[in-house]
Amino acid sequence: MRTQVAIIGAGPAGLLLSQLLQRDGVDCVVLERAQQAHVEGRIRAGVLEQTTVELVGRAGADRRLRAQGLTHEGFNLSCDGEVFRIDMAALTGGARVTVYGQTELTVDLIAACQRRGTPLLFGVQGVALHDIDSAAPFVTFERHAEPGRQAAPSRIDCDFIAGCDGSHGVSRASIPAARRTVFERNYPFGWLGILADVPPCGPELTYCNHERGFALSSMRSLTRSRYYLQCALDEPLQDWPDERIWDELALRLGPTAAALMTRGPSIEKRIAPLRSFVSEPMRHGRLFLAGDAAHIVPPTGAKGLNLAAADVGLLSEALTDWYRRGTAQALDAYSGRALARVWKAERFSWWLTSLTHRFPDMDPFARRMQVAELQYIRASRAAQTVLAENYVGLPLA
Ligand code: RFL
Ligand code: PHB
Repeated sequence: MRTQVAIIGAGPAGLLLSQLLQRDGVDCVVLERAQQAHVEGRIRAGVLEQTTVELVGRAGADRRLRAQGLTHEGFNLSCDGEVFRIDMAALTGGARVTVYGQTELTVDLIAACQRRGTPLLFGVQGVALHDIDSAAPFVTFERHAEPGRQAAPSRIDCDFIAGCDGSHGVSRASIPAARRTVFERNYPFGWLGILADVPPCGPELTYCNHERGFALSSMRSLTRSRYYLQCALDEPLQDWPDERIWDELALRLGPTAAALMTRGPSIEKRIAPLRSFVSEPMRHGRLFLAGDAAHIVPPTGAKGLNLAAADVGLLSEALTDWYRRGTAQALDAYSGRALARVWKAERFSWWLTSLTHRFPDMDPFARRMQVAELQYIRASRAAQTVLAENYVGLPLA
């Protein structure tokens, strides 16, 4: 098989890239290790920047997003139960975010692939990248035509490979260690997330700094809530029956939110670690990394999926330039341009995590610093503007 761009990974980065390329007449094939049901069932992000929404529109996959996404003009910060609002729209000249689940976005992008006839192969095993620093790279893999049948070895020859296979993928690992630099911070806690078919406890998200640890109230729709609690990384999930989670949320979110909180059975419950990670550069020869394959942020700033979208927005333009105009200038600039934005989002996500979480080594002084900073933000329009302009998404450099 031959294609112009082989895309590894059918997460938001790979799927969106495929549709942006197809719209511009560039051929691609998407290879995904997991089965379709697994990819469509993953519950992760929920907040989309305006730029992300526009890219999904350009990819022709925004019909449901426009109809069902919830537009939010603000969010709340809470410190020990005292809540104040950040009016994003007023502070940024009208910018908003859209609350729409990554799960739904993935379903929409897969449907767009199918409508356009984009080759999208699920359940491929043993993906390996070859000759990535030559002008004729290729990808090998194995595929079960039907479950239970013997795997058939396959090969795709291509001009470029887009590594969109997330933090545990094969793409980044295919770059020689001596040619890349890793920057990393692991946080000494995780997020316990639950999803429940109950109305959210308020119309907007609330990020809470509480003596007992961070909490976040979010949503997927007006009838589906998403909540997170800071917890220890090694806590067994069995120690968190639903009732304990609701009780803890009520404590951390404070009495006003607790009074409006509807409890119900969780339909998903999971503990996720928090990590900051960047691997530089985002290119090696004909391999271009995008999304979580190149960088991870802690979820506090809601930036992971948005960074993935921004990367593939840049990459699709650069690849289209190559095919339409025969120029490599944008491809050569890709890694530098993407990283400039990535590092700003890394900084913001790290800062908001540091401001809102309880760290194991935190002494009373450090805690007072957090409280003082939150009180400063509450009283200062300038500080709120800094927060708001980062939250809605910085413009491309
Ligand atoms: P993904 O989504 O991990 O997709 C990578 C895909 O590659 C496949 N794959 C392979 N395929 C073939 N061969 C291999 N060897 C392969 N290895 C892996 C995988 O099966 C998978 O399908 O990466 P991508 O596309 O870069 O997208 C990144 C986002 O998923 C991620 O950044 C966000 O979910 C992060 N995130 C959030 N981002 C936001 O912008 N806003 C949010 O509100 C937000 N909330 C969150 C989050 C992430 C969370 N967790 C669980 C980490 C909340 C949470 C709790
Ligand atoms: C979510 O709804 O899953 C969500 C929202 C905001 C975040 C992280 C996750 O910062």
